[in-house]
Amino acid sequence: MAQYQPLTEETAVQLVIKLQYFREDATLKVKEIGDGNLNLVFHIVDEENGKSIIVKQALPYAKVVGESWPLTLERARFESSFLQKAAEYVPDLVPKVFHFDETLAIIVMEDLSSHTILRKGTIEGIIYPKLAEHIGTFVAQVTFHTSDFYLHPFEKKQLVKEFINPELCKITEDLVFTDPFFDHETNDFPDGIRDTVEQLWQDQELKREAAKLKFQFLTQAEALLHGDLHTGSIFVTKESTKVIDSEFAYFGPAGFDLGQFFANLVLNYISQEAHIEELEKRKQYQAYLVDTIRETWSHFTKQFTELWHSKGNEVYTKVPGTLESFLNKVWTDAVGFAGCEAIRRTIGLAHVADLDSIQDLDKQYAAKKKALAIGAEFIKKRKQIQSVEQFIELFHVK
Ligand code: SR1
Ligand code: MG
Repeated sequence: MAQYQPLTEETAVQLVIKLQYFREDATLKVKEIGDGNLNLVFHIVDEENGKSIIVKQALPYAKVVGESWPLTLERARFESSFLQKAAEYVPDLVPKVFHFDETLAIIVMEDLSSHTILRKGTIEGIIYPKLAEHIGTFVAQVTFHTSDFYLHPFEKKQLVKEFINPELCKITEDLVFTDPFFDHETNDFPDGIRDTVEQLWQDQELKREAAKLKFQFLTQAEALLHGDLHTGSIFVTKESTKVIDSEFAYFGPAGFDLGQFFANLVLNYISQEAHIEELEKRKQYQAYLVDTIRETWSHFTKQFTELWHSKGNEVYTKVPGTLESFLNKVWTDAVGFAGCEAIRRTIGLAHVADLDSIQDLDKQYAAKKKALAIGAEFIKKRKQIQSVEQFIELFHVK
């Protein structure tokens, strides 16, 4: 196929045979399994020997909205380049990329069917003991190795150039940082919480602080970010964690990925009031979520600090206090970004199943109102919230 066209199950099979991942006479089972907002995902398996792969293809529009929202196919390159860059430092925490085709906007990659999407697992109340260590490691390694603390300024700027990702960034600028704070047509929320939403739109202090965070996102090229690190972008088992869906990758403020990850755990925490009926069980699971936030931050700072001392190339990495000041900034930013993510996943265009799947509408509205209140606190109080314990106190009921 010389020109772009969306794959069908049939052409996806033809393609992988042509690429020699399977024998021509293999009996292949194929299924389109994409359930995200943007792409086609084909799962292909050889029924004789069980060998399987994933073919992911970007569509020229946002699937979640339809063909009326055109979207660059270049995002497949960002996704594949990010996965390959991350694999230099954390090969076990990303899927293997076998092949990338820019024209077709496809990535052929490792099949992770043995894993579960973390959002699904957390909604079901499953504990992943290695998650915090893995995500803390992932963010520390990618952040440090793509920052000016490690890279030569020429190399850093070359990489920044490769990850100029205006269209996908614009989605975040609009959907995370702008639309939810105004009466915008992309917003989506039930009438039952309209009063709370209208109050939020009138909160000028909140809007001023959201504006500051948006401008940080627009202007601060501190390190390479995944750019969409919510719990739907992470595959897990009890032992393994794989970060996927990196099409939003770009150079931005280092606290952004952690902020999104924390926010999605907090939203899950809030939703558990409705999902886990038995009080003792619920408390246990919520305590696990809190520990995951605490431990992720701890693993992140520990690894980042080790890398800073062992591999820091920038002269200021030797000046006492510089590391602490950078980590403080990452923390404060992460809290603010967590607030924006919590608000947008509650009333913006792209929701989370954690909240939307609450069947009892009174409980669902109560959970959504709580998410909005907590999100607003994260944004407005981020500079006073100086430790992970203070952050946790804002939503954790012991
Ligand atoms: C139109 S895309 C909506 C959302 O889905 C992606 O996963 C990102 O979170 C984006 O904001
Ligand atoms: Mg995605």
